Amino acid sequence: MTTSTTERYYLTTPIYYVNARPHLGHAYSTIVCDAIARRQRALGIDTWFLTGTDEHGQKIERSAAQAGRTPLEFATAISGEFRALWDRLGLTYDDFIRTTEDRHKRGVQHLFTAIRDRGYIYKGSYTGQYCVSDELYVDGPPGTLCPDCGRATETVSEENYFFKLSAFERRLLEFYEANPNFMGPESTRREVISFVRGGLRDLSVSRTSFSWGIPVPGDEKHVIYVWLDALANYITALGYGTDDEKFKKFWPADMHLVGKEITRFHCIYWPAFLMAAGIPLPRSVQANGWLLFDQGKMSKSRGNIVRAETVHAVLGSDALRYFLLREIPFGQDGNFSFDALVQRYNGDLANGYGNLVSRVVNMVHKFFAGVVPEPGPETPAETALRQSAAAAIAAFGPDFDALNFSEALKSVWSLVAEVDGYLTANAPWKRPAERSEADQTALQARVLATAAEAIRIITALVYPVLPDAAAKVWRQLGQGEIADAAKNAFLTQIAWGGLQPGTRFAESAPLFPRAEKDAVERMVKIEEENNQSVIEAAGGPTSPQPQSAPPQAAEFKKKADKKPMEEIHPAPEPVIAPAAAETPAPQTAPAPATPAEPAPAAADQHITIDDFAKVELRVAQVLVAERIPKADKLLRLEVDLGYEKRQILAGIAQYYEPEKLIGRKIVIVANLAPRKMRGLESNGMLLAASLPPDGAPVLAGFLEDVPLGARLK
Ligand code: ME8
Repeated sequence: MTTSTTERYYLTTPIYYVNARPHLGHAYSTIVCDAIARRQRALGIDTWFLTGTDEHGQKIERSAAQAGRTPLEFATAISGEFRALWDRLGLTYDDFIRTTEDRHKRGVQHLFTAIRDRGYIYKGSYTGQYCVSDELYVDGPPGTLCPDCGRATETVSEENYFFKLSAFERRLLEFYEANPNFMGPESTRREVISFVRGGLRDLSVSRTSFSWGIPVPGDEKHVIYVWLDALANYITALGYGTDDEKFKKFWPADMHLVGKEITRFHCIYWPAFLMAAGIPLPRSVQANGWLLFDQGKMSKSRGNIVRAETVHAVLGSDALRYFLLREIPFGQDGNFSFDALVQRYNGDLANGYGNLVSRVVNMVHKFFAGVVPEPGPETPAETALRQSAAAAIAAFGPDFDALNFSEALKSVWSLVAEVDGYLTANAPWKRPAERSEADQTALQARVLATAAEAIRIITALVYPVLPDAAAKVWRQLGQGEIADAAKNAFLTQIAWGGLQPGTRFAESAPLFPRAEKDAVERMVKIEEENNQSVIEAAGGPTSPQPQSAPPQAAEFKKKADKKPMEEIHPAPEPVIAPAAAETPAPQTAPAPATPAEPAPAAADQHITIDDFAKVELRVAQVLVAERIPKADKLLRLEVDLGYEKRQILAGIAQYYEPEKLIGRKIVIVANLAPRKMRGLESNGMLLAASLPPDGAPVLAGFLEDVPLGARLK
């Protein structure tokens, strides 16, 4: 599927919404694309890898307003975070498109005009339900809940432009039939086909009730529907409608890689828009499954995210790449847990590949002064290893190109195990008394040259998945820069016998230092510090649900009562301020007075007024306060903000009788990302002073009467 029919290859990730900061789920899709792009380039294929951010729509407009920013400022901040993270992880995207860029706007207007000129867009009026979170029109009367996220839809009544989606029902089905590899995995294909067979209704493709979008050409009070805007990125980034040299070269795309919840948009709307505009269709849309953590799909709205930065900081980017590609069969949902990550890391990388490389490189230094010896005649053991290497080379490409990354890596790791076994069996470091010195040198030469050659092949194969480690090993094997080799299409020539006797090895350097017992705790702690609430800080070590043990991924339970296409839609990401939710909570409680409880480091750092403005502090009144069974430190509160009611969990049970809190006006951080504790969602955080010596909390309050929902500035 990833094998191009031409000598160029164009692949894309979804463009990510800028209302939520990047997490491992986003990193997963982007890392998969990066691995594919690296392999394609190393096969000598002219590759273009696009990613970017989706910045228009009502959802973003509202998030920005809530954060007190303009939509563009808001989008720029989050988009910058995505890009910076991809750079930190060393992802080799060729272009990063933002839908607020001029090239995109012009391209989208060009596309809209092309479709309208060909008679597939008409003006009509629409009164119906719209889910702002999913940017989705929903059938049903007022009060209908969004079938995808379960939130209340809004009634919109507008004069709109409509796209004649209904005209494409048959053509789409014919297209799917004629192109069985167009979409995958098979479950996606079945769902999409059955959805289209169920009948397609015309689609509203403009809105007038908000303005954060691309104006309809010639009728500027309309903005173009956000999914038409977003999907078009795949062609506007190539210059469609502006300067189409790249468009001519790289379109149609070889693969759009997307999460399984957005296949409807990519497999139905997008091909229909393109057919309507007379543009060739992409060759394939492939859906990755969901990364699950703790309670289900990793997503901001569930408060169960892990950030790629955390894994990167403790184990490095290669470890994360390897885990995601090896552990999760592509297309299926997969659990992420710190335990499983560390186990894979230690088992396969530190003790497996890393240890093998260091043993062999060190022995070549020790016994042959770092110069690859002449191996001499092959014995059956070398023949077997050579054949296994050839089998691994033969298996890896087709598996990888069919997106069976896990299988591809498995076959390489059985070669790693075989080389390990070969070394142990021949023990070149040991000399039995009866073996002459000459025989010993011959054995060492044969075994080490053979093992080193096997390592060279393993390293070439895993380069797309472990680019940093492969670069180091390539240097150690005296092969120079692997990036240069990749530019010279080295994967087309990978075959046994490439390591020349006489090659000088570089010094051995550690690849994957063994992760110690505390690696899991360190990662959990980094994540915790990110989500730390002031009230938890006040509770100190007695804070609710201390996570000294890693949170374990729970099985994702599909909702049996949902129809297939609905089942594949995610809960929407919540509205958050650009930088508030994932930075440590501001130390709004006064710093402790005694040195017995040192102020957290963050309290020493200055923040700007803009940083402070990101934190939405509001007055709320406690309506309900109760203890939580088996959680002696936690209270469950229901609070009224005037404009909405919320549940908040607070670690104050040892200090406040719940009944005494009812009716009390308190201050909460209203825009904190939701978080689950003891299976309950906490939507915000109380503010309290933290008193020494044990951090007893004293809730913040007012002497004057203050209206509910009033903001503290
Ligand atoms: O849907 N597991 O943007 P988005 C696996 N802007 N992949 C995940 C994931 C998880 N838990 N969470 C996120 C949008 N992803 C639109 C797309 S494209 C023209 C417009 C990945 O920010 C996965 O690829 O909600 C998913 O489709 C994408 O992030 C959703 O990103």
